Amino acid sequence: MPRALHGLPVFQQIGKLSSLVKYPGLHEALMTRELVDEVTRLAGRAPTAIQGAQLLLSPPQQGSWTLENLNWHVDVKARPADRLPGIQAFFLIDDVATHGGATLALAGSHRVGQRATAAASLREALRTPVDLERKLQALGMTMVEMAGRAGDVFLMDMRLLHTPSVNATKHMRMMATSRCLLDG
Ligand SMILES: O=C(O)CCC(=O)C(=O)O
Repeated sequence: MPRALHGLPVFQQIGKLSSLVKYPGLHEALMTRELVDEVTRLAGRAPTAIQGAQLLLSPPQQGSWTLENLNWHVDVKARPADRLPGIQAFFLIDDVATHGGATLALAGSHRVGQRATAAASLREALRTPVDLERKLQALGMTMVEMAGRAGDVFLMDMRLLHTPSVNATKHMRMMATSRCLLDG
């Protein structure tokens, strides 16, 4: 692991490593015209802003893979909650194996906002993630690990909870992301 990352908490390693690497032309190479057309088709309207692509790099062997102490979050608030605020693209620059540090997303979590009991159950399940898959299933959600092959792209409704995960493999995790925002 590079010296600059020693001693940093697992998820800060991702931010630090990603900031150390510059790749001119990354955005143009990834956010193609075809992809913007696909986002427009899925959203039913064209994005009003597309943020520049950012690298998401994780060093190898960050520790044992776990669902504990992850950083589940959403990047934007949806107002109103039933209106899609944007679509985020996650690009696999290299193959990413299971437990190789891929972003995790909770499919279905965008529906929980309006249901207070379900939201409380979800918070509790994520805080103590024993038997998490089953608890999520009961709430009508599934966890998607964005592992796959180089060239794969995941398109995520930006209302979904998502988190970085631990890279437990011997390979660097090389992904990138870009957010397509949809105002109004
Ligand atoms: O490092 C990751 O995979 C998490 C990325 C993330 O949370 C984001 O781009 O909003």
